[in-house]
Amino acid sequence: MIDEGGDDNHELYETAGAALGFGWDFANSLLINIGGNDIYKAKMISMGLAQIRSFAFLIDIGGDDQYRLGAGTDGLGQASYRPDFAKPRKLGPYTYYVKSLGCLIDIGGTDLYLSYEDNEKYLEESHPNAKNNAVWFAPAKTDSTYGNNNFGVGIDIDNGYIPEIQKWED
Ligand SMILES: [Ca+2]
Ligand SMILES: [Ca+2]
Ligand SMILES: [Ca+2]
Repeated sequence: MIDEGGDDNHELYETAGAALGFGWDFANSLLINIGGNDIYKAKMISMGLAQIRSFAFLIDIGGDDQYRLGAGTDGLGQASYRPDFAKPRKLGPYTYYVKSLGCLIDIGGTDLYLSYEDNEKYLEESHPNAKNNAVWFAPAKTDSTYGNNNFGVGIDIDNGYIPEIQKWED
């Protein structure tokens, strides 16, 4: 999905997960949003999240954006770990031999990354990994599950460019 302008509201409803740059089972997934002050919201597993070996990207260039993800769920520049990435399953070894990357890149703007709970009342707080002007890895480099050809990374940076996107411009 490529969106080239405007203030966009990417809010998921109902089960509200598995989207906005979400990969699963050897898929490549891209959400690229250029310009505008954008809002992203999901209850679970979304936004630059790779699961079960896949490549997932959420790339937002420009604007002051808000990212809201349900508390205690993976996402926002993450690659969910599974033990079969470290040790091949005897009857299904494929996931051991391949790679996965979950990536969130936000270039420019002052951005808000929040975790929320929406039970009896709505509560939100700063997301534990994702932050404005920060780089994070999920799993973290210090985590025992880090590596295994499975990487999640978030980059929120003031300026820069992505050569692969520039190639598409006139
Ligand atoms: Ca936009
Ligand atoms: Ca934006
Ligand atoms: Ca930023």
